[in-house]
Amino acid sequence: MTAPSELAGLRHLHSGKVRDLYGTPDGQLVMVASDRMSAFDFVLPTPIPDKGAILTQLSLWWFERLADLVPNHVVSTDVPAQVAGRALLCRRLDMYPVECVARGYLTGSGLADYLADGAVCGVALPAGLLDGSELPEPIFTPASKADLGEHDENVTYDDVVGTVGDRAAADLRRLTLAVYGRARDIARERGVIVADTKLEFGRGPGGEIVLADEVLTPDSSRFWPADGWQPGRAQPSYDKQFVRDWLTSPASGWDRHSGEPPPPLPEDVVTRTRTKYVEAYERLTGRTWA
Ligand code: Q0Q
Repeated sequence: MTAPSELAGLRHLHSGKVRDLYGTPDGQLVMVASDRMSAFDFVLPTPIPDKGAILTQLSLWWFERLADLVPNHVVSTDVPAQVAGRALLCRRLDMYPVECVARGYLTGSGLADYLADGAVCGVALPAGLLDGSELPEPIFTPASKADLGEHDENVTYDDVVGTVGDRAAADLRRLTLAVYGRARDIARERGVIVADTKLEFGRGPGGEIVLADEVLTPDSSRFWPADGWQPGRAQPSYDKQFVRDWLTSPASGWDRHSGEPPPPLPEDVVTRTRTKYVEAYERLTGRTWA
């Protein structure tokens, strides 16, 4: 796997937990997805073979299906051979400093906020909702962009207005909910619940809002198998469950609350996790992963 610091004449700009961003000499960007996987806020020491390529191709598939709703930043797949298949050439945008999250189901930080206040990001919800409950309708629950290693902080719509202005805030909310609604419907037909998703948008040179980053991957969204959905408990994650179960089992010898990094994953957990990524790609796209 190419080290984040070097890539075929490109300038390394940023490394996230599982992705790396490079600048091209003509001012565009190459967004590279690694085979790294994160769990419990740690980057695991064991890569998942083909994860970067599978999630990149899934993202591309979603961009194509969303193009009538919103333009996107993808220029092409013309990237250095070292990262072919798991990287995208993108146009550089003026990014909005907002994590645009849509939730159709209640869990994670949304559930925590709801249990504390009966609301998420200032959006009041009905009483009696449980972990995994479907919301009466999808809601826009923005978050501030946290530094690497920190958790994003849920903010209100008015906070977004204060950050980007009335018109852009309204457009970001509208587009986030439109993208989520389209994805939720497409995925549900294929037996997959998209419980929530995090989108990023930027502004193009003409001021137009452009969908950026990755879209609707298991790294940016919570995917649940529809046939296992049961409100009132933590839902099985489509892609991370095998890893979470092993890491929290006595077999790993790891204590997730110790602050110690997780141990390497056993081969069978890696293999089964890779299979889940392939399965998610094939179920959603209807294509066979070569
Ligand atoms: C941009 N990121 C995220 C990131 C590490 C992605 C800056 N089209 C763009 C994009 C995009 N996408 C960005 N900036 C300007 N124009 C995206 C956080 C970080 C790897 C991949 N950071």
